[in-house]
Order: sequence, then structure tokens, then C-alpha cells
Amino acid sequence: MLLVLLAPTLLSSSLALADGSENEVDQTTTAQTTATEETQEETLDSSASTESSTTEEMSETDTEVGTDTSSTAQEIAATTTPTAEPLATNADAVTIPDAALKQEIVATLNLPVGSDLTKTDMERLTSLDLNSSNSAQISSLSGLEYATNLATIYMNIDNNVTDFSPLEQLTSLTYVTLQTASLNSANFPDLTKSTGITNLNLGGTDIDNNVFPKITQLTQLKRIYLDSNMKITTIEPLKHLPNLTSLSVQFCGITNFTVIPEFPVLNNLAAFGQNTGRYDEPTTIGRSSLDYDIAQQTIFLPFSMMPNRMTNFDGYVPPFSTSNSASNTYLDFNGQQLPSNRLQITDQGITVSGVTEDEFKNITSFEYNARLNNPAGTYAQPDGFTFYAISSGTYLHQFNVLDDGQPVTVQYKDTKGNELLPDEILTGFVGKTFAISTPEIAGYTLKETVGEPSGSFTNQEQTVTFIYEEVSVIKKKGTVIAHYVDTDNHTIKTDFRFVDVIDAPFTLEQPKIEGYTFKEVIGATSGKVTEEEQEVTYIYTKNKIEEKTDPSKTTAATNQNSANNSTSNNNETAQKNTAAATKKVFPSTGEKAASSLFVLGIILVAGAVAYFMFRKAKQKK
Ligand SMILES: *[C@@H]1O[C@H](CO)[C@@H](O)[C@H](O)[C@H]1NC(C)=O
Ligand SMILES: *[C@@H]1O[C@H](CO)[C@@H](O)[C@H](O)[C@H]1NC(C)=O
Ligand SMILES: *[C@@H]1O[C@H](CO)[C@@H](O)[C@H](O)[C@H]1NC(C)=O
Ligand SMILES: *[C@@H]1O[C@H](CO)[C@@H](O)[C@H](O)[C@H]1NC(C)=O
Ligand SMILES: *[C@@H]1O[C@H](CO)[C@@H](O)[C@H](O)[C@H]1NC(C)=O
Ligand SMILES: *[C@@H]1O[C@H](CO)[C@@H](O)[C@H](O)[C@H]1NC(C)=O
Ligand SMILES: *[C@@H]1O[C@H](CO)[C@@H](O)[C@H](O)[C@H]1NC(C)=O
Ligand SMILES: *[C@@H]1O[C@H](CO)[C@@H](O)[C@H](O)[C@H]1NC(C)=O
Ligand SMILES: CC(=O)N[C@H]1CO[C@H](CO)[C@@H](O)[C@@H]1O
Repeated sequence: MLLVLLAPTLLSSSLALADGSENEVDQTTTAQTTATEETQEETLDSSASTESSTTEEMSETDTEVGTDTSSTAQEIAATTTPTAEPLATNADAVTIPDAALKQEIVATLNLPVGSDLTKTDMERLTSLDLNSSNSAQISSLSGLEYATNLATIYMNIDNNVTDFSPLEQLTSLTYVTLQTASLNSANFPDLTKSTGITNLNLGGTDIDNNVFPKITQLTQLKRIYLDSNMKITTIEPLKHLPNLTSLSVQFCGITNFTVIPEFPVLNNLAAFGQNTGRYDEPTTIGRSSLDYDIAQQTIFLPFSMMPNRMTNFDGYVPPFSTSNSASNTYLDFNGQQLPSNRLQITDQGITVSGVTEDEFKNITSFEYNARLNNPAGTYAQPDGFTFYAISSGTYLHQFNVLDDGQPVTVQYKDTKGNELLPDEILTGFVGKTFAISTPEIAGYTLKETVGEPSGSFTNQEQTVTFIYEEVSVIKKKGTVIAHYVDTDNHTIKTDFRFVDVIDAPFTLEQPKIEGYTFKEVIGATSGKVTEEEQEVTYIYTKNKIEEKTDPSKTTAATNQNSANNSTSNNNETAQKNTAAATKKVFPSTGEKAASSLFVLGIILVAGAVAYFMFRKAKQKK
């Protein structure tokens, strides 16, 4: 059972529980008196009826410790003298679809039960109390937009209204009380057409901090009452209201009061009984960070580990209760409340006794919930305040406990295993996920990943290695030149140039050269391309016969061109050539084709001559 200081039903007992001091009760009574006086004062100079005065007073008393019981709206309606009913015309008729709302309006205007309503009737409506059991049935405010002179609306019972927009049409509102759990920040109406709203009462609704932009537009506000809205966790936005003198935020969840001096004219703050931390995110901690004493079988939970402590306007942080009674300090492990007799509490923190190693290792969460020890008089009040109370209150925080996972080591290496970047060590709780993105490394591209670059921390060490490959290796090239000379060292065929990257293999083949016979070769005809130019000289002996023709000249030209072209080839082609070079690099087809043609030519000529001679011989016969 968690501790909550919740108005209205729990209030008096909470007060007694919190401090057991009359002092606190006295102080809230003072607040109530102050508020009541102020309300009456304002009612006097407004045009609101006496009903609004009493109902406003009720709004102040219902969640405070007041004992005076005001007459209810129903009683007032019953005792007020009915006014004369104006004659209705059809054109003037106003439809109020919600029967319960219509009934309340009819009663407020002292019309006979069941009367139909006209615009004129609606214009007579200056104050409307929706605080009866009948009002709890209201689900629509439609038609209320005709109540153009409505100054006070007092809704103080949970109803089924979720659309408050009819109030947006009204221009005369000054006192607005919307205390129904169906009101939230989203459906809170835009009331800016009523430029004179001075009092706003939103106790016990479903609003949260998102309502503030709508409230701070109502710049004439003097008094705001937001009690019993635990989702209200700050008052900071209200500092922009130039005329706000009185703020009641009892039983909300406000943590930080350091903003108080920034309010221009605020002099009355009722902030008794904050229940802070209820909407705070749990804190995740590692088991090893817990102060566990295995010999003593104790865990010490220092109060310094508790975040978001309530802070007074001057920075003072009220202490936690040191009482281990269940009504003052609640502590659970895994949702199971620990008995008081296991808790020893000092100003520094809580020592839990009887914690076996099994129990310690079993803790997955714990929750601390305690009263503050800040009765009136133990904290400062800002200068110029007629009333200031931040007494009592509770604090709550949940911790999730996770085992500390083993580290994940991230390595960045090149293909030879050299470190390109320093290792990174990731740590996290077991079960928490990680995702490692690979950094760009200039001149390298990611080649492969060894290990899991994303996953969860475990009880095992993990390693992820990113292996990068160099992209811009500028590979040097080398040349092998083949010379073809005769025995007199005259070039008989254009040089052949083979160009490729260093270490590329090559094998040269000696070409057949028409009219010459191969004699010898000087230099290596196969091997690997080196940085230094390699020369190979093929030496041929000139044949004695066939001196007339020299077909090698034409073929040499062809070879020269192709060789030049291959020289200027790009790297890709160079690679292909490398592959070719491992087989046979020398292009000798030109010579072969030429010599075949030559042979064919001779055969043809010989054939022709033979035929011619045969015919002549025939003719002679
Ligand atoms: C009006 O509200 C107050 C406070 O909740 C309550 O005590 C009173 O009975 C209500 N009146 C009616 C007529 O319901
Ligand atoms: C109003 O809402 C309550 C629940 O919040 C429901 O029980 C009740 O029936 C509703 N009444 C109407 C008239 O819709
Ligand atoms: C609100 O404050 C402004 C400036 O501080 C002042 O001019 C104005 O009269 C005030 N309004 C009310 C209703 O007090
Ligand atoms: C309270 O608010 C002030 C000003 O916004 C800030 O400096 C301070 O850290 C806050 N204190 C806490 C406990 O949140
Ligand atoms: C461990 O926790 C589980 C529930 O979370 C509970 O059932 C069990 O008894 C615990 N063991 C010990 C030794 O506390
Ligand atoms: C052949 O001639 C070249 C120049 O064309 C020369 O560099 C080389 O030394 C000569 N070879 C011989 C054996 O004379
Ligand atoms: C060189 O190669 C190109 C194609 O890459 C070709 O168009 C050109 O004719 C070649 N030059 C010679 C002289 O063979
Ligand atoms: C081929 O290259 C050589 C130099 O390597 C040059 O002398 C010759 O003119 C070039 N031939 C052609 C057709 O580009
Ligand atoms: C694609 C590529 O690597 N091209 C290179 C080929 O070699 C020349 C130099 O011989 C470079 O300039 C190119 O970048």
C-alpha cells in the first residue's frame, strides 16, 4: 500500500498521519479562512449572486479541513423566490438536449419544472451550479452557449461531460469551477472570449501540465485552485500571470518551488501535501552499485540516490521521514513490501537487514515511498507572503535493478590485422541492447564484420571486429620491352611493350618473322613485371632466299599500333592483359595470316599458270 496524501476524504487522517501535530491543521485552516475572505470580497464587487459566494466558499472548503457546512446549491435554489416567467416566442426557443442540464437551468431560473427555455431566459442566467446528484447525469453542455451573461459556473461533481466547448462562446465568465474527472488538458475549453475571468477552480480533474498554455491565456486570473491533480507536477508556467495573487495546489505532484520568487504578485501559496515522483520514470541501476554487505547481510540505500527531491523556493530540500513505521516509510523489493523491523533509517539513508545473497541477487526492482519530514516552521517562507505552506507531502521513486553485463569490445582493423582505430569498450546492463555503427575511415571500406555489431549485453564478454580494406592502393606499373633485331643489331620489327602492375606475371613468345630465322634471345622471356624496365632482345638471322618480299613491315605496323594501344589501356584492361600474359602474350596471328595469304597467292598463281599452259597444250592438239 503506497502512501498518498489525497484530498478530500483522506485529508484529515493524512494530516494526523503526516505530523501528528495540530500546528499543520491550524495552518491549513488559516489558508481556508484567507481564501474564504478573499472569495467573499471578490464576490461583493462582482455581479455574481449570493449563490456564487456560497458555492465558491464550498469550493475552498471541500478539500480542506474546514468544518463549516455551507448551504448547497439545491437548498439555495429551493429557498430563492421565483421570478416572473417571461413569455416565450418560438423564434426565441433554445434547445437544451441534455435533460439533466435543462433541469438545472430551469431550477436555477426558478421556472416551473419542465418549462421550455428561451434565449431571454438564458440571458437571465448569471450563475449556474452543477453540483447536485442530478448534475452528475449531465453529459452535454450544448445550449449553454446562449447563457451570454453567465458569470459563474460552478461544476463540482463528476459528470459525463467531455465536450466543454459551449463555454468557449461565453464572454462574461469571471468565476469558473470545473471540478469533474472528465476534464482533461485536451478538452479544457478555450475561455479567452471571457476576458474577465479572475477565479479558476480545477480541483480533482484529470488535467496535467499540458493544460497550462490554456490557463496562462487568461491573464486576469487572480486566484487559481488546482488541488488534487497529481499529474500537475510544476507551477512554473503560472509565473507569467501578471495578477495571480493566490495559488492553491494542494495534493498535486509539484517538486520544485524555486520558481516562486519569479511570480510577480503571488502572496498566497497553499501547496500542502505534494505527492511527488508518481509520474517520474524509474531509475535503472546496476546491481554492483548497490551497497550490499554480504557479511552483515544488509543493503544500505543512501538517500543521496533519490532523484527529484522536493525543493523549497530557497533551495532547501526537506528531509525524508526517519520513521520506519509502515505509514511513514514504504520500501519494497520486487513489489513486496519489507516489514518495518527490517528497516533502520537515519538522515543518510535506509539500512535493510536480513538480506541473504539469494535475496540480493533476486532483486529486480525496489520502490521507496516516504513522507517528508517538513512540518510548518521547518522551512522558510518567502517575504511578503500572507500564507505559504509546502508542508507534509510524500516522495516516491522506483528503481529497476539489472546485472552489470560483461563488456563489448569493438575493434577496427585492416585486412592485415593492423589497428586502424583504438578499441572501444561498451558496457551496459544485462539485457540492454547496443547497436554499433561503423565509422568511416578515409581510404578504407568495410570489408567484413566479425561478431555481432548489435545485440544485448550478456554475462559473457563480446568482441566485434570491423575489418576494413584499403581502397586507394595506387599500384605502380612496370614495363617489359621486347626488341627484334637481326644479327647486325638492326631493328626488324617494332618493339613490343608489355605494361602491367608490379608483380604481374608475363610470358613472351618469339614471333615468326618472315624472311628471318630465330637465333637467340637475350633477357628473360617470362617472369614478373618489376619496377625497373626489363628488356628482352630477340635476335634473328636473315634468310638467304626470299629477299624480294618483306611482309613483316606491314605486320610490324599492326603490332606496333596494338602494342601502343595496349600501353595506353586502363588498369582494367591491364588486368585482363595480365591474365592473357600468363598464357601467351605475343600476338603473332598477323604474320601467320600474311604468310598463309602469300602461300595461297603463290598456289593460285601457280594454278593459273598451269591451267593456262594446259589449255595452250590442248589447243595445239
Ligand atoms: C456540492 O459539493 C459539496 C462538496 O463536494 C458537497 O458537500 C455538497 O453536498 C454538494 N451539493 C450538492 C447539492 O450536491
Ligand atoms: C456517466 O458515466 C458513468 C461512468 O463514468 C456511467 O456509469 C454513467 O452511466 C454515465 N451516465 C450517463 C448519463 O452517461
Ligand atoms: C492585472 O494587472 C495589470 C498589470 O499588472 C493591471 O493593469 C490590471 O488592472 C490588472 N487587472 C486586474 C483585474 O487586477
Ligand atoms: C528547480 O528548478 C530550478 C530552476 O528551473 C533548477 O535550477 C533546479 O535544478 C531545480 N531543482 C530540482 C530539484 O529539480
Ligand atoms: C526471488 O523472487 C521471486 C519473485 O520475483 C520470488 O518468488 C522468490 O521467492 C525470490 N527468492 C528469494 C530467495 O528471495
Ligand atoms: C643494339 O642497338 C641498341 C640501340 O638501338 C643499343 O642500345 C644496343 O646496345 C645494341 N646492342 C648491341 C649488342 O650492340
Ligand atoms: C587503338 O585502339 C582503338 C580502340 O581502343 C582503335 O579504335 C584504334 O584503331 C587502335 N589504333 C590502332 C592504330 O590500332
Ligand atoms: C607508338 O608508341 C611509340 C612510342 O612508344 C611511338 O613512337 C609511335 O609513334 C606510336 N605509334 C602510334 C601509331 O601511336
Ligand atoms: C580505375 C583505375 O584504377 N584507374 C587508374 C589506372 O591507372 C592510371 C595510371 O596508370 C590511374 O591514373 C588511374 O586512376
